[in-house]
Amino acid sequence: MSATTDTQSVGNEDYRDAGLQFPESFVFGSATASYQIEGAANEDGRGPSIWDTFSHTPGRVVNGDTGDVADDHYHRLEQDLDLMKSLNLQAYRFSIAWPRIQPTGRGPANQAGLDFYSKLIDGLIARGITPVATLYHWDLPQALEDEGGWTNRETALAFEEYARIVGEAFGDRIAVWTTLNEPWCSAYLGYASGAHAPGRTEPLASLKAVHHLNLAHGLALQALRAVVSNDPQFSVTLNLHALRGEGPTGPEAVRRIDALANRAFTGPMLHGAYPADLLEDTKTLTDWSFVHEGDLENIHQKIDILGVNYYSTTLVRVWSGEGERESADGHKAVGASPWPCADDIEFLPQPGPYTEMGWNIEPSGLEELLLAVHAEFPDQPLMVTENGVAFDDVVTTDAGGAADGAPAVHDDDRIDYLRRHLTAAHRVLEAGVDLRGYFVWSLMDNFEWGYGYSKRFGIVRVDYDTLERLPKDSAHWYAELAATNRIPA
Ligand code: IFM
Repeated sequence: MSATTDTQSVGNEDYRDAGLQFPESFVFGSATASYQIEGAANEDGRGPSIWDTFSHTPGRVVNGDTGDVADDHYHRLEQDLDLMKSLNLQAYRFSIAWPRIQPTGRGPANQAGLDFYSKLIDGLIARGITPVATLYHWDLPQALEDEGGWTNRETALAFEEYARIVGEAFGDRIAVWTTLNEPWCSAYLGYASGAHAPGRTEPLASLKAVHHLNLAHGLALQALRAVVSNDPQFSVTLNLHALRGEGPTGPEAVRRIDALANRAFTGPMLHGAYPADLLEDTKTLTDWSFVHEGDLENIHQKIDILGVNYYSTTLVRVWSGEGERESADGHKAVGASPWPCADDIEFLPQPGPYTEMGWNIEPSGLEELLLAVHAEFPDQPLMVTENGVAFDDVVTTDAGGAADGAPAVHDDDRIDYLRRHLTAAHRVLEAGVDLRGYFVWSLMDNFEWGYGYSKRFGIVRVDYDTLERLPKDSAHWYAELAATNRIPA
């Protein structure tokens, strides 16, 4: 597929509409992930994950931060559920920590782990909030990584067993199941650039990981479908890249990166085949013989919703070979490239404004991306499963707070970001795309992977000394949106 359009075709107006009404059936929620918020890393039988190992390795995470405590969500579950209710969230997208369910990635379920998620799911339902569960948001049991992790086909088979266990446990209550979150990150940041756990820098390993993640997705879908007893929807979430090309070599560079970033996943999942040009582009590294007979049939399963995560655009061209090669692809700079067989592709800096992550703010990119996905898969319902922004929030105690002198975060910049991206989402709906919902990333500030706690994406602030939660102005704004399905003033 191509997630690419001519930038001129959509334009780049300011996207700052208020009062736009979304259909009643459109779902507004927020998203988090287990390792980023739960803490309680060594409690109730949870086994170590690759992120425990990685974050405890000196030099891997900014400030040496770890997810040991994170937002302490594990112990503050009821309070956080009440917080979600107070923000009128219609749905909550969370992830299940595989090592809480199977501490070594295999074998019988850990009852305490099941109990925690059961309480979470029941608490959501009791508050009228729809549970949207992701099976894998990057916290692979360390024991499986010790056997090769996602480079090992056995990990996909273990994932199928894990899916069956959680499907049997929660398959009467989950409304939307998502197999994987952003397998691009798991494969390429985990095994090629080393910016994410397990921190390996082996280009070939990253392509094996791509395939085994795809296989895990397909096997897990089949396992879930076989055991659930309600009538849920099944999905996967991809961080599809909204690619733009620069100059005469732009189209070729876009094609190359589109193959690695996007079509390496949508190809097998939605078309039942790896793209021919991807195989050709990577042939110096592999003949893809790790794709076994029957794998593509297993991967190519119907999904009810394709989740799309969007934050910014990516600008590329083929490097002329002269001067310094630009590599501003928005990912934490560590020694290696996340892009196998693409050393000749340049990732160019883009015009601002920028977020605290250094990512460019470009709502038209969301519109372009969703339109492009729809053009390629016109019958596929879509959902924005993540969109949001890190800014350097400031806590004030001015008269603008809930009460005079009460602490507040006046994050107008975040409200502006959300408004602009919601305007883009609304335009996509008006263009006839079957877009089902929008999940803001994130409910609360949390462990931002290699950046530790230095980047704040939450609509709720977390004070990391006291672990107190403080809804930012954007949370109040979002609560009004979720109550009315209308973009507030
Ligand atoms: O925090 C992450 C999340 O875990 C996956 N998607 C992108 C977010 C912001 O970087």
